[in-house]
Amino acid sequence: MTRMIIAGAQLGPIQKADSREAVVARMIDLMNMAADKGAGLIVYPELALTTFFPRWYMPDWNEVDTWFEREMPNGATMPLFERARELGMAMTFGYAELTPEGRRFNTSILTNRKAEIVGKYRKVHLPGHDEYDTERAFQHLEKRYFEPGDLGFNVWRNEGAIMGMAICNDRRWPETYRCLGLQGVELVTIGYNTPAVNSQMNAEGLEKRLFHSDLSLQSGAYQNATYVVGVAKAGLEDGHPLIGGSIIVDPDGFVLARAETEEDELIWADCDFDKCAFGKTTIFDFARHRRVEHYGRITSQTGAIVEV
Ligand code: CDV
Repeated sequence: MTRMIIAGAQLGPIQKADSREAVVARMIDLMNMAADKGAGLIVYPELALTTFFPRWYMPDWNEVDTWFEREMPNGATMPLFERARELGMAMTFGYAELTPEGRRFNTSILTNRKAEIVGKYRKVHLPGHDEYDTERAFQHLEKRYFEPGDLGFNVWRNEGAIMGMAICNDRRWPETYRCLGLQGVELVTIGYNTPAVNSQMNAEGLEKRLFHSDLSLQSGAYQNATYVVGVAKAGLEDGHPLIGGSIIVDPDGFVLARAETEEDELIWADCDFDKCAFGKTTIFDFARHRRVEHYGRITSQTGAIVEV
């Protein structure tokens, strides 16, 4: 039997002027709270170390690179790794990765209880645009600052459970969960930075954005019989509101824990990974029920083609 208390460490806003050291101190405070709850794994948001910089158009690539990490751990994040090792707590968090070859990715890493990095994921579904867009209320320049991830969707057996990662917009795509589900995933961790307003449709606000976040996370969990933890960076960041709504979802799709604020806030739940087995061996027994001969379009075609 494998069970573990999983903690979601929602972060409140991080302003442009906030240092990585200050953010890491907040992350350690949440980690200490998670230790008090007996957590074995703590999940932090996408781009956890800085403000959500893709909202800013930067023509100067030297400035862009100030938001990226060249190695992990590094000087600023080492205290987080050291505290995790002292507490014997696994963790996952997101950051902007600049590789030695000069490639830029929106990345998350997974560690074991010894604070050793056991897994890395680079965001596949990059939303937004790559040039300044005068039509939008604010910018979302992920396609400018990052390449699509090149590592695919992988799982790792970590501390007794089969774990996979995704990042923010990935949570809206069923392909994300299914690629992980086909590898027997039992826990999917997903950090996010989701604006509380749609930059292309002002009328779409907080209520609908939270609903779509829940809907995506809960359906991904149910349809693949896996726990899913979605963790936000929330609140008014550099004048731009981000949704909160961090949740831990069980393999039936039910929400076990939910953040109530838009601040630094810890949620946690006791996750029994054996509970994934029922769905995986009955209604979502993929080997028995999937009909791959009818799924060809999913990998051979991107956009919809209307032929009628
Ligand atoms: N960081 C993100 O990927 N944000 C997107 C927004 C732009 C819709 C999201 O899916 O939440």
